[in-house]
Amino acid sequence: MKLAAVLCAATIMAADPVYSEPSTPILPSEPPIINNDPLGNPLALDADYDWRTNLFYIFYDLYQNGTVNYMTARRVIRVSQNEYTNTVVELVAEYPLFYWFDINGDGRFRHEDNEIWVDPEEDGINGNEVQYHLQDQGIIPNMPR
Ligand SMILES: [Ca+2]
Ligand SMILES: [Ca+2]
Repeated sequence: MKLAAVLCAATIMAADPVYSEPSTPILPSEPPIINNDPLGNPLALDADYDWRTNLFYIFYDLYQNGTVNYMTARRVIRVSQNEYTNTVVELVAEYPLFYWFDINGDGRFRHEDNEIWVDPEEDGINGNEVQYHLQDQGIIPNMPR
């Protein structure tokens, strides 16, 4: 599937944060999206749209060791079809609804390990994100992999 997305320029940050292995389980900031391209940041390995959840996922390798250890998912606001009838994501929410962070480095994102967060306000990482557990109401993040 061809991927294209227009992401809000407001998500672009001026400085590149420095990432390191965390000593405490905290949710790091999403790497800045460069030039409205979900794959514009070298830490972004892949991106995908899942029509079942209507979420747009970006997969990151924060430590640049070749594995996905951080993910975000944004609500998709508008899609279209191109001349080849491929779905093209045109507009997504400014900030993610879900975050995944592989705290224990086992290559998996598990709610049992407190590695999934939901940000109901969709206002970026500012402290009001909460751990997401399967018993929570609402949509369940469904990773397209
Ligand atoms: Ca894990
Ligand atoms: Ca927030």
